[in-house]
Amino acid sequence: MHTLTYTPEQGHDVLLPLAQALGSAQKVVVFTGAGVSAESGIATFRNGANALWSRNDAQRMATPEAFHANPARVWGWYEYRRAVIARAQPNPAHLAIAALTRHFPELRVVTQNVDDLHERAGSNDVIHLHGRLDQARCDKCARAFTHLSGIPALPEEEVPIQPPQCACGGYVRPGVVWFGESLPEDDWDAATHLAGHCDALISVGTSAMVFPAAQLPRLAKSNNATVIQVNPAPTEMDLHCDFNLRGHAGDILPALLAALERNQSAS
Ligand code: BJW
Ligand code: ZN
Repeated sequence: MHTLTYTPEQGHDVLLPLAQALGSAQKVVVFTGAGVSAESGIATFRNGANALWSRNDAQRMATPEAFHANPARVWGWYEYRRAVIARAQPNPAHLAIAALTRHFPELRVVTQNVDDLHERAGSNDVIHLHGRLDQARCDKCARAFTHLSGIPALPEEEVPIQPPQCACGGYVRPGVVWFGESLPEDDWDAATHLAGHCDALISVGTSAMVFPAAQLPRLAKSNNATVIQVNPAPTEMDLHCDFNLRGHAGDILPALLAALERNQSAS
């Protein structure tokens, strides 16, 4: 395992060995977590003064039991987060990931994130393992609910909001995967196939501790793919990756793109 602490002052040349190792890869998976959106101003979940769950107990918000016990409290919190995301913009990491398809036409993005910043940066066919905040549905009959178009008003973080009701009488719930719920089956099947058959997997901004999603880098490694991690902090993936790039995604992904371009023009 090769660990490198990256700062922009170093310049992208320090990433040339990685660009060379990736040079012959065809099937590439970029696996992302909340850290890829941190530089867009969207809070991560764990570890940090501003992390969502330093402020809110997960069990109080991110379970079906919490929603059934108090739908307005949970819906209000997710409406607040949906409004924050609608105001955010993709950052240089999202843009660089979208641009990586110039080098790897078969690249696919598999994200745990419930925001749409990869799509807004230009990535296509993104797999959302934990759903999307803008795809709410009825809790009872699963009928899709369409939010009003445009940027929603920004409510206070902790103010309860009564969820809309479906024609069947059920409450509308956020279109995300809560603890104890299964991941969308087709998306999970597609993600395991991609991770199990890729040449390289780049894990960006995830603590890699929520399962089953966290199996994906481990699956890629067990199939001899090159596994690269981008994260400013240590994670449980450190031992399993070939290249461990410590730093911010918004610095490292553009530098990796530049190193790949440099490597290509030199060959
Ligand atoms: C930067 C950065 C920068 C900062 N640049 N990086 C085995 C053992 C024990 C429990 C389980 C187990 N297997 C399954 C479970 C249960 C559970 C689970 O995994 N629990 C763990 C906590 C142990 N899993 C489930 O329940 C899953 N379902 C399931 O297993 O179904 C089968 C089943 C059915 C019935 C009973 C039991 C099992 C579902 C998991 C759903 C997760 N949902 C959430 C919430 C979504 C809704 C919402 O948004 O509110 O998804 S949880 C939350 O964590 C969210 C995320 O997608 C997910 C992953 O978090 P992520 O993205 O890694 O964020 P962080 O905050 O953890 O990390 C951010 C990282 O970024 C950090 O490392 C920073 O350093 C870094 N960073 N700035 C780069 N600028
Ligand atoms: Zn319904």
